[in-house]
Amino acid sequence: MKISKEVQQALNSNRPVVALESTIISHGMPYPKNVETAMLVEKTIREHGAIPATIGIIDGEPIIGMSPEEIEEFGKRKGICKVSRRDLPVVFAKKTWGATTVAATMILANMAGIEVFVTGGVGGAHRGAQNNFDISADLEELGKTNVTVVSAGVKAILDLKLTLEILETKGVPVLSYQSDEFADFYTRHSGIKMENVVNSPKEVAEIIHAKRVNKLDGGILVANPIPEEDAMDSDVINAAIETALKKADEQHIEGKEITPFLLKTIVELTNGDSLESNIKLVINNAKLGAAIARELTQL
Ligand code: PSU
Ligand code: MN
Repeated sequence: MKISKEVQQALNSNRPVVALESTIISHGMPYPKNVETAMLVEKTIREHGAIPATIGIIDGEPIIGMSPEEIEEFGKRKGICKVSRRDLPVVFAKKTWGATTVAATMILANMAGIEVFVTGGVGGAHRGAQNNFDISADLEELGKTNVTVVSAGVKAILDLKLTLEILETKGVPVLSYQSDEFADFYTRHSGIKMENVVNSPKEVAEIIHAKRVNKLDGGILVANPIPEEDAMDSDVINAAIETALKKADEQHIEGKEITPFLLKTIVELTNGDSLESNIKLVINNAKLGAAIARELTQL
């Protein structure tokens, strides 16, 4: 893998580094907002005292710490494959480009020695997963790979309760940040009460540290609710989600296409409002992730 000089130097001298994924760039947002957001997230992480490492695969080689030119390319190039764990060996062998999901980014971050990773929302169990088994590989990865993922909870397009049950089975600590209610991405209120509430980046770092010293393998999910002023109106977003799910069903969208399809359709149905919320929540996560990474270097 190719680790940028800046990221390698930071890791060597125990300075805070935060990993970032590239599926959100290539498949999660339209161009050019995707590139603007990726750059703004990197800037926010720097302003909060950590080094960003955007991760993706170029010509079969994992890149840990993309250049601005590479981020631009991931934002506009057509046909970049959405790469999860199962796709990694194929992309490596075929020497193609790959935009890494949460699962694949966790794997590469872990290989590079990066413990904190910021994204918008992790994948989870889709509605109807009891029957169709559409459960994101992100959950499996959280069960085994030693990376902490900061996310605005789990997207309301999914089945949140089922997702939390699976995370429990896989032994993943889910830490709800400054809220006793699970964040559902576009709003702060899913109605699901959380047991493990954390109130500071230091508290999160101490839990990561306790997990590490006790050799309890696996990831941690930090659910960071979207700030109230950036949240969507519940009725508006729920109606958009219902319509988007119906469209997906009618058009027989399945498998790895479903998440990008739903995100795109919801942006259209809300006249871009959901995209603005999505951008705001990623920035909010970047601030928290940088602070957690900073605290972790103190332990
Ligand atoms: N959440 C977002 N935008 C995204 C994703 C999640 O707000 O682009 C991406 C992440 O890369 C996540 C993936 O890992 O969707 C999950 O896809 P699937 O459900 O197919 O595993
Ligand atoms: Mn899936």
